[in-house]
Amino acid sequence: MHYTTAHEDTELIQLLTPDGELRDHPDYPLDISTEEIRDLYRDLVLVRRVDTEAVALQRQGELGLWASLLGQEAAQVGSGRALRANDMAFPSYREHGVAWCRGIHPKELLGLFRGVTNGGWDPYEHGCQLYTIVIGTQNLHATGYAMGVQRDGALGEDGTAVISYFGDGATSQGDTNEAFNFAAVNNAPVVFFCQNNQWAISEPLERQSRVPLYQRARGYGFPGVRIDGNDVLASLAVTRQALRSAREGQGPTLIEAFTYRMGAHTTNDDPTRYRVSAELDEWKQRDPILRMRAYLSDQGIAGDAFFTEVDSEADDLGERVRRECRELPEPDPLDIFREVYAEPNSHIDRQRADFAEYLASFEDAGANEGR
Ligand SMILES: Cc1ncc(C[n+]2csc(CCOP(=O)(O)OP(=O)(O)O)c2C)c(N)n1
Ligand SMILES: [Mg+2]
Repeated sequence: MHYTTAHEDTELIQLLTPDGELRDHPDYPLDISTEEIRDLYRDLVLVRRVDTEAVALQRQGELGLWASLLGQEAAQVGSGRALRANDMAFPSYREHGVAWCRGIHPKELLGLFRGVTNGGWDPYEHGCQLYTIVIGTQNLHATGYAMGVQRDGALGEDGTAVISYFGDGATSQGDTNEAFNFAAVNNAPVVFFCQNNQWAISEPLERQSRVPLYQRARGYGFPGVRIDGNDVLASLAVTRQALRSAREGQGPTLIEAFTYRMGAHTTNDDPTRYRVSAELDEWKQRDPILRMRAYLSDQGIAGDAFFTEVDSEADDLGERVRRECRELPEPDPLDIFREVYAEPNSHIDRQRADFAEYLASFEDAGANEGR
């Protein structure tokens, strides 16, 4: 008996090889301009820079925590750019690339990880809900939202599709499996986008499933596909098609983006405790940015001037991210009580008053010490 066969790359959809060669796929024609290809490269580089800066800011004590997306840029940017303005995304906590594509400014993400905001952004303004830490729960939210879209009669060619982002570990959660079934029996317009980054903190993929994750969909009665998650073009083309199918009333699709979490689970984690460095070295060969760069240069779509321009844009962005993080305003400690219920609530009012009194006790103590 052996466990590895279930996760071999038997049906991996790949349009761009790790060496940067473009391969046609009969089911997923790539309908994209050279300008859009350059923009995807730019997105990948800028998103990685935001991530690198955020890790550094955490190390400098400016953030409480950060969950790095290193290695997962292509899965996120490809699928994020497949979304239209009136689609709705339900992210987990590592979806900085998706947030980027939805026009959410990096400082909104930093505010969350700095602990100065309880939420972040207006989900309706961006077509992107707030980050979810509770593993798998957003799959239920997304399914419910998608059923709402059906009931609003908002399907059709120009209608709304919903996408939910989650990890390999989340596939073991009850919420995810309930969402799959609910979405299937209701034919809900939702795309389940699983970033299989091979790890759920220190638990390897083999601890989550005896079958490849994308094959799970079949048991619920909807299609599942596995893409090369480090291939931004495959992510774009396959997600576009799945969203179209959802919009046009053909129900859910599961996309398993086969990728790798190149960094730690979060800045609190040390992956050298549970995985070997050879694994990381192997995945470095499949880096999502390097293959796009190779493709762009080999095809003469972009040259040194373009790469230098993107790098300097990334430097400017890095500088802005560092500055804006430090400038984020401190919240009033009592704000948290204002954001529990939409309507006034006597219990919350009492707790707020108690907490205000508690805070004031420090001021009194400070006064007594002559500060
Ligand atoms: C319901 C629930 N159980 C446990 C946790 C603790 N937890 C945080 S991240 C994580 C692993 C998730 O792994 P995966 O779904 O693969 O996502 P990844 O972090 O790899 O992106 C766990 C178990 C949680 N946040 N929520
Ligand atoms: Mg994972």
